[in-house]
Amino acid sequence: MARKEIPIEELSIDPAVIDVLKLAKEKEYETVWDRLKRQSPHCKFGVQGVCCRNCIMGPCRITEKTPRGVCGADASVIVSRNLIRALAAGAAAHSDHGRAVAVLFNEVAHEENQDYRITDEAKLKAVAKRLGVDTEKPILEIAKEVAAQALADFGKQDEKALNFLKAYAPSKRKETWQKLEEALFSQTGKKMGVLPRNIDREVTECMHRTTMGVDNDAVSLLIHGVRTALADGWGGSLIATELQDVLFGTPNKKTIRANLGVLSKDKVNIIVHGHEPILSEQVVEAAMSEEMQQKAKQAGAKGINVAGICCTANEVLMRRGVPVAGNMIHQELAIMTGAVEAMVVDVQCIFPALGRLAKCFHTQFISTSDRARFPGAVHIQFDEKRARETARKIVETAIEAFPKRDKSKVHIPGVVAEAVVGFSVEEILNMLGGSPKPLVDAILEGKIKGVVGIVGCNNPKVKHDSFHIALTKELIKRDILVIGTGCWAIAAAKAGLMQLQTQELAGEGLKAVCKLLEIPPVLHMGSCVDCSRMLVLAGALADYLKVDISDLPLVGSAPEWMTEKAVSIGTYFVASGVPVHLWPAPPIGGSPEVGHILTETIKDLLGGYFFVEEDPQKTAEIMENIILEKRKAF
Ligand code: SF4
Ligand code: MSK
Repeated sequence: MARKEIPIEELSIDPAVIDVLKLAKEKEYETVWDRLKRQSPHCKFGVQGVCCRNCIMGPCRITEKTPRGVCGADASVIVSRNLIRALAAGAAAHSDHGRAVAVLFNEVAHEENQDYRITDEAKLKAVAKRLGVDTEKPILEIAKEVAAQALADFGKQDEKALNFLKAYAPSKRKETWQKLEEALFSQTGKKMGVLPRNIDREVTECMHRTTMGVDNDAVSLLIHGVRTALADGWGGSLIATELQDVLFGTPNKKTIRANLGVLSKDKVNIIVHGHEPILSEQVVEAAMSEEMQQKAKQAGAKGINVAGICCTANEVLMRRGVPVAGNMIHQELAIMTGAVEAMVVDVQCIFPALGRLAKCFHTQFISTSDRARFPGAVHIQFDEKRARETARKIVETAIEAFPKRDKSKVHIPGVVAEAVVGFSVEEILNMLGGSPKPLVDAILEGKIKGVVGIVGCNNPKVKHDSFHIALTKELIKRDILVIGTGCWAIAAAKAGLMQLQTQELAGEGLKAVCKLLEIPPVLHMGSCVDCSRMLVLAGALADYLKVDISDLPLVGSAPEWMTEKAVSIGTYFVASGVPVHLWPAPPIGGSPEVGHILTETIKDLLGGYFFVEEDPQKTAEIMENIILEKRKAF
């Protein structure tokens, strides 16, 4: 049955979105919701994960009447293969981002790039110390050794675990992974590695194992999925976060503005969208320069306004306080305001639909990465070695578009909220006086019952931001601290949940702690790769208490997820010992065996597990029960 017409008010809880959607309807601009409607109903084989097209004897679809593909693969093998292929794609996305940062950092260490520098020497020394690098040396010598270890994690060929995982994962968790490898071998007689050896290798091996006629054992496939996800969380994503902090500064507490109302009616608006701060840092820098501000004035504007969308937004708001125009679903709506001179994109979560839409306006849709091309985009190749020059060219292109703005088309919703952001692990520890003890004490005393980390996306199948916000409010009411990243964090910022006044929505215990620390009960920890910050925080608490992460009252959630990256994130949290909630349901319904492994069997192996729930209220109840159960053994 086709998806029925849903009233505009039912598509989002964000008034700015509703406002622009009404305009879209009137002007017949196409949106993500229109395309979802046309794509519905979705293919049930795809939804259940039982369609395989891994070789050309197929595609094969599993039903009761056809329980095996042409090669003989059954539903469990096909579902597992599809799942870990998605996971590998997600891990690859985060890790390719991490590689770009590691390569740039190596160039800076070797003085081969004059456009970037080491901004945060204290963070560099902290990273070096973890990696066992002598920190008494000159800064660039330390940087060279850190860079060598980071790059080795992408290319070393030995069987040892990743350098960054060994340096950052808490002791008990490393023992858990080691013991699991031994137990799997003794119970099955099959060697199944859990500890990742090399980020690229684990992704490649996922692809190899899932080709026709290689790994045809659901457990073995899923365990390799765990290994690949760990290579992302404690490898690629962590390297991205840590080295970005060294290059651009470790985030600290600051107040920012969020939602489409941050766009200016009389300035040149540049939106940076995607994921990598390497480019956006330079665009912000160039836009702030006196020369570019003057050029904008000569073009008739009052100046230049840079705002972000998606995780590029999270990167520049955490470090520089740049305002955020919205989360993933805002990308088309921002252009529809008619006030965006340039939509500058790098990689990931960028709709290919933007090219066609931008042509209805004066907006320059500028792609910048040789890995990410889009129909209808102007391509300005970003070259790290000529970063300032490229950033200036991008800003100039935006300025040149300003006089072409059609004022009659400008429609900026006056919706904006303030948010307190910038909660890196360093900033959290700093506020706690340098040690996790006050947080641990608050948890032990029950003022804070536990912590939930919420991540991820928007998905038009879910009323935009509704699950994010309802779940967050429900949790803080129950004295559960909420931390998170990605488009959830932008949703929370837009909804005003990151203001200090939100303390009043929290339970008495959490409220008292937040008042003492002058923080909201909902903490923005950054972008998608910054999910690694949550792992590091969990690791710090576990090591402080000399327990495993799975002993802590922590739960994760991806309540409006859509990307393959979320499959990897969810899996590395589960593999690190954290129960993880998902909505929408992942495409595994075609195999009860795989469902059972991921929701039950895995509990005994890793401590973490997945659960699926559609209702935010019930999700909060389940999470509280998990937390209360964990607290009993605490
Ligand atoms: Fe069909 Fe097997 Fe080929 Fe998949 S790998 S398409 S199940 S024959
Ligand atoms: S941007 S991965 S929609 S969080 Fe990281 Fe948002 Fe999800 Fe993209």
